[in-house]
Amino acid sequence: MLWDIFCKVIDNHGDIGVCWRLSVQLARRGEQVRLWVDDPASAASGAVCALTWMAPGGQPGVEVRSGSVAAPAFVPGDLVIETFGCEPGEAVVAAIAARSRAQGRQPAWINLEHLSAEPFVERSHGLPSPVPSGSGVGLVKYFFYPGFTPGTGGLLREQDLAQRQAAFDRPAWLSGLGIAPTHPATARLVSLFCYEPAALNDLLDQFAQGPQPTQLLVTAGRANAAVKAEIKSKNSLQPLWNGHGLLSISYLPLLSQHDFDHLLWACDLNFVRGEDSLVRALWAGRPFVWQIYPQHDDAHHAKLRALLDWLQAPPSLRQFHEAWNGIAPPLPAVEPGAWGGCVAAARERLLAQDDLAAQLQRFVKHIARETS
Ligand code: TRH
Repeated sequence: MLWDIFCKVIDNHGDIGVCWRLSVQLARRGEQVRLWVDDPASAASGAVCALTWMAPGGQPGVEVRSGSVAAPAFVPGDLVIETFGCEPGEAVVAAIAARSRAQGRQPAWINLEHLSAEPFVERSHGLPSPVPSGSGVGLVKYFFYPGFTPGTGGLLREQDLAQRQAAFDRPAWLSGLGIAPTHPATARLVSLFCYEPAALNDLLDQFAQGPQPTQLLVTAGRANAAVKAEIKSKNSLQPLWNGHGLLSISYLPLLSQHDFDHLLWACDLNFVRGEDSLVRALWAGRPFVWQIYPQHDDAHHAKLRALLDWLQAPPSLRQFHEAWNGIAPPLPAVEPGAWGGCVAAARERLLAQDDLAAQLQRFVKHIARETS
């Protein structure tokens, strides 16, 4: 079947990151995908779309189209997915309505929502939403909620994830990136993908104070800029802050999504942010700390706590998250040894559930039966 997936890039890399992973998953299961990317930043600055570094090899079966669709040339596929309530625009709605009239039934129209562990997700997953007015009046779109429990749409997961992980060669991958272990026997490897957490200064101090050496792998973009800014100010205020050299820092280039996964598999502790990297940290099965995407009304506090509840996070991990997310400082000590158990158990629970692409395929068949 032909799927039209609409992605509007608001900021950061999560919108396109999730849409790309979904497109690939569908294509690998035999679907044809047109991924429509509306990225105002690329258009305005002439910058290349993030897919050039995130997915340099592309994916057979996925055709990426930039910009918005033009009516009346656009004829929608069998399924239309708008992601994160991106509202694909009047031309698309009119085209869905036209195809519905021509064929006597409408293409499946789904709004893929943001990921949350909050209880409303199970209640809202799969609900229909009739279009009340405009050219789409009478059409129905459905809410599809990713999630962590069987009553939700699940999480994106490759069918060959376990095989890829089993074949992963950590030393070879690190050396391919030019990363040599600083203290091979004792150092812990920590990845950092974050926004600008206020507690970053404390984290760097903590790592510099040891007692164990830490090798910090800092991802490109905002994390890189945040760490460099902290270090600049630390070097001028307390030049001996890392006097024993217990903290060593490597700044990473932009990685493909494939290699971003490898990074999380390679590290003993992962700092992740947003949405997609949270899921990838769960699949990595290593201890992790999540910086949630902040919302102005602090709605993210409840969302963070819901994730920690579902994860059955021990108190030290909960406290660390509250501090890392600026809710309740100061930053406690990292305790990866105490944090891995709940992540490994959560990963097992998730592996027992169907992945998101499989559930989506099943859901559209269900809608087709309901509406025929
Ligand atoms: O970039 P993010 O902060 O994205 C956020 C969230 O999705 C948030 O919920 C959303 O509302 C906002 O965007 C608009 O974090 P996230 O979701 O983890 O996405 C990052 C993607 O970037 C993920 O697919 C991994 C990818 N990535 C790479 O492929 N290579 C890299 O080197 C890096 C640093 C990231």
